[in-house]
Amino acid sequence: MSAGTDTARVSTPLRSAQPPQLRLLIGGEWVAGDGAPLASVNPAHPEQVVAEGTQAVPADVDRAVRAARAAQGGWARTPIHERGAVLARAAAELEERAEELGLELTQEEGKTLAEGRGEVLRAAQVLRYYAGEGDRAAGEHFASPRRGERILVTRKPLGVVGIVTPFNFPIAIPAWKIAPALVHGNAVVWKPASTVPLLAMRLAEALVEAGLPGGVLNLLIGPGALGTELVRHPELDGLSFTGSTGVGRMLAGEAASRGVPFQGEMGGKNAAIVLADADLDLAAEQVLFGAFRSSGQKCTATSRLVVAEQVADEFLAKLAARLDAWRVGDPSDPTVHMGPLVTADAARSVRGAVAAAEADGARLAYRGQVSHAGVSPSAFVPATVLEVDAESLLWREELFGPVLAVRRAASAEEAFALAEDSEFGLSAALFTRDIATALDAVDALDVGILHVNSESAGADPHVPFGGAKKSGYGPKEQGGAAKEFFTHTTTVYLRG
Ligand code: UN1
Repeated sequence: MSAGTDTARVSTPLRSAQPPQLRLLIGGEWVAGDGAPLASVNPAHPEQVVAEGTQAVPADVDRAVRAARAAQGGWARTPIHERGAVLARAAAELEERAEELGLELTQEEGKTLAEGRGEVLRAAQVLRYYAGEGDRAAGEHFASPRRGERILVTRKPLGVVGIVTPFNFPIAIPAWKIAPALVHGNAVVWKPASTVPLLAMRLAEALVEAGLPGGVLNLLIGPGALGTELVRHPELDGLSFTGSTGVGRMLAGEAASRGVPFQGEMGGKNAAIVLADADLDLAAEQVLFGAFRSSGQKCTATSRLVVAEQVADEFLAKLAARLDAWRVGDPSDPTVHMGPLVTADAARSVRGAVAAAEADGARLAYRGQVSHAGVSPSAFVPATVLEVDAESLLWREELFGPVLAVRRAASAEEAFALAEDSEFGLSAALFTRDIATALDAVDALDVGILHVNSESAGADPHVPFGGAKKSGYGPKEQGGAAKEFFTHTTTVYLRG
């Protein structure tokens, strides 16, 4: 691996103020956990503690679920427009604090400032979308085959739901689970990834400030074992999870054994398909964004590239030229395009997988530089592009890093078949100028999200988000789809 030429280390001074203290939120009270100490650190400057506190212990899961149960009935009886108004006030608070929280997000997770600020605003946008839920259809109305009768399908909250969220979108993913859960009248027990507790606390604070009654949202900061404890709790009525396939399948099994619904948004191994007729400059820009923004740490990231044989060399050269101008370094520097991975351990495992793949025959097409000025290098991985074969683990397994595995295809049909060569089916991106080929792809690609001439990542709050095949489990997220998970129906046969 190229370590880059700029090896000067300028250590960032610790901020003079004490780092924010982490607190759990249980039954409307902000409390210190009884568990082990926890510090979230800046992956670009590991000596900088971003927040610190103590973690929850398993007994807190029971306290939080009971507090949620006690609060849920009253919350469900609150008119949906009032529930929505709380979300709207929290959205305004996030918008007002977007700069400050965006910087905290950058410091805690490692994505760039623009991405951090953008993610806080996105969380606000999601809260605003669900704030308007009271103005949308609340159910369905059917005709009856019998005289004097109508049939209504009404919706009710599940009750107390668990939310388990990953590190990579520390505020947007929680917002798009918690907002529909709350607006539909559920109470929530939330366990965020322990690498990003500060942003979790910031979202919970915004909701509390906005007037959410005590117990309706409970926040447990702590280890992954709390998620297992949560799904096993006899009073839990459902669990929504985003994270790794392995953990998701384990939690899904636990939920199934208890007979409670589970919503899982799991792995992706998303392909960008660049066909011979594509606008290659547009495709190179979008593949760059899809593969390398957020250091490739998105379940929707482009981690596979299928490129038409006739244009493959030209396309890879265009991608390399863009990568040469792609600055990798301190994510709080506004001129930087890509920061570190979330932890040094994550970076080590990505570097190890790349080295193993190269030893196994993967051919390096591009490896970028990391500007080490002012940062600790341990969590950084340069942008890397490798040509691989079908057996390569880089082709098959989700890596969650800035690594793109490439294969060449002789025709559009072969390109679609290569893209389909995965147990995952979250998203795909197709680059073509031909509408007929684009329409063929809609049928040929078994994915939850298909982008035509745009990058594989991204989601809008008003449309379904989630994967096909083994990428997803249960109802989709966002938009009207979220209601499928966070409510259940009562069919009312209504005769006068
Ligand atoms: C996006 O592509 O902007 O964990 C969102 C993830 C996805 C969210 C992706 N659940 O990366």
